[in-house]
Amino acid sequence: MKRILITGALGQIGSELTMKCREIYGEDQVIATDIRQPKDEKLSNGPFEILDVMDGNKFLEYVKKYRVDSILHLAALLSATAENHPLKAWKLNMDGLLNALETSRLVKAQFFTPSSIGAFGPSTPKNNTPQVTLQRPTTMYGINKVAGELLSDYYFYKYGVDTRGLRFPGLISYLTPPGGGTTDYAIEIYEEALKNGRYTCYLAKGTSLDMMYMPDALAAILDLMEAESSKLKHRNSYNVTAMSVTPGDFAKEIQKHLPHFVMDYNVDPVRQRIADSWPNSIDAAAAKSEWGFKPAYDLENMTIDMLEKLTKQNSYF
Ligand code: AKB
Repeated sequence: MKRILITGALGQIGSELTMKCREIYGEDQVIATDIRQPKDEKLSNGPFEILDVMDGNKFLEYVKKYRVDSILHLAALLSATAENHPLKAWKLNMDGLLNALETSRLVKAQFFTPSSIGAFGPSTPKNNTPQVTLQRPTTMYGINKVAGELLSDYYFYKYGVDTRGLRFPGLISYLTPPGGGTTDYAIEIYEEALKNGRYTCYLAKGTSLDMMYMPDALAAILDLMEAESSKLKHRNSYNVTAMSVTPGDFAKEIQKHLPHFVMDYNVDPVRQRIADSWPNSIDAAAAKSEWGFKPAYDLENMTIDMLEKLTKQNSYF
């Protein structure tokens, strides 16, 4: 990757990925795009363009203008929002993806888009879910993700586009909130624990889901994009995870640092149904063996870092 264009650059992954890429590849080499203007100065150290990913002509225009060789396509609706607005999700998630893939094909750019644990469904094996397995998701988001994996494979086999992807679990970060995901509780817990000493969780106490800390997610994207093409057998998309945890596990871990933290539960049926349709834990063996995926954070050291960083950032005390 030399000249990178990122869509959805103001989102949870996009904002941190833009900063990381600018650190590594140079500030002028990373073109951040989103449908709205940034509210603060966060991404003002490099090029920024307003881009609605549904506008294929504009997409191509910017990619040509900046002579982009790699497209990191992140703009999408997350699972809970997609479930509440399925037609809007289909349009944005699929038309946006097609425009991104078509643009990559036309300029021969390398391509990345995230898939998700949401690409699995209730009939998928629940524990240690294999890389290649039954994928019959029952959510609009999941259907978008499976279609996205297949389309990315199609562009690779038919047109030779260097497409790559990761099936992300819930991503935990302290800088930019996600919004509209089923796993968002895993970030809210930390913020509310520090702010108010209590949190009401919308998922049931024993709901196991895969999670990963943002620094590991960013490293995974960059390692995958820099991996030698011939080593990649699965491409779209690799299972990646760092921990399988329940809301109860998060509460216990936080209580080690904030003993008065209280967690209660008020289950949201929409998000609980989505979470129940996803695996408890996925197997990242293919990512480990094909391009060396190796997360550094588990629940323990991530919790220490999250509490430290959020405290510094917000001065709760
Ligand atoms: C969501 O909850 O929608 C995302 C995901 C797991 O894909 N965080």
